[in-house]
Amino acid sequence: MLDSASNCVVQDATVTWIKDLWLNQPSTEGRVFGFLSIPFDYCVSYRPGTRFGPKAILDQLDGYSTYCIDKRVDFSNYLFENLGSVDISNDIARSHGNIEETVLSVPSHVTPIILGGDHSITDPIFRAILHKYNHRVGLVVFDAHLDCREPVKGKEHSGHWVKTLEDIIDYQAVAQIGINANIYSEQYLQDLERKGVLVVTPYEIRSKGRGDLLKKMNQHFDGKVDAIYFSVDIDVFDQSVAPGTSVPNPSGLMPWEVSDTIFELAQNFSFAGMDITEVSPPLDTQSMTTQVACEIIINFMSGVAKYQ
Ligand SMILES: [Mn+2]
Repeated sequence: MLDSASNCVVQDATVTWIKDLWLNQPSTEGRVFGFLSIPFDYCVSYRPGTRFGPKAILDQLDGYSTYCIDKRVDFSNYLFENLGSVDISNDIARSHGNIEETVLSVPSHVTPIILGGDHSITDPIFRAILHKYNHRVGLVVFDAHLDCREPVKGKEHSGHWVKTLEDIIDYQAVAQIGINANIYSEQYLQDLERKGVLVVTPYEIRSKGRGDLLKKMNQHFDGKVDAIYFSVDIDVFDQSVAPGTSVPNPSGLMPWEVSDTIFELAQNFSFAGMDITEVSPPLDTQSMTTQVACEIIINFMSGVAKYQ
């Protein structure tokens, strides 16, 4: 990962490349972005391949500068630490246990940026995050799917993690943004909204604008949480920009609708970390999907660097 100089198309002494910022040993202090890889796709519900997501995203990220010119923010004062890969196998319960344990072990000065993997990983990740923040942490999910089906023993998949968290989560501190996949009944939506989840569809964002979305999100979390954790399923994006995923989305969000929203939320909320799931390089075209994932990560880091 570190020696892929070919990622950089120009030599330029004024530019700090992300590839040059990786620490050689674990940090004990400072402001750190910690990248954790979870190459787990044994719970994929349709087409596998997301096990190759973390490496593709890290390789792509190496070729970017630390100056987010879109938001006019430099994040080179942060350290970059590769936290390595979680030990996973086809033993789903054991793998999920390892994920939870690993996330729990991330030191508090490190902001975790977690690379999947299928979306089932967010169950163990968020259990660990809730514990670390003493339950004062909200969850913002960008996803085309509600992922709230009833789990069936022995048939685990990535479409029920929002449901399986019910023993531990406060749904009033959850927002699910970009939901539009036509594979649910009204009952699922009503059930989540009755429990207090803020659900906003792409159509509602297109009709009422992103300002309205931001207002709703700020109101939803105001006073309830000390921090927000983001879980981004890449299938929230339109298939024209993110084709490389198990279930492509013909009417999804555009990258800026998500990246600008994350960046702006950093003004009001501290960020507990993020994950990005369902990037499947074998199904991708021209690294388009991987680049969208990097764009989201860069905007997340810019928000943290500017406001926190
Ligand atoms: Mn999804």
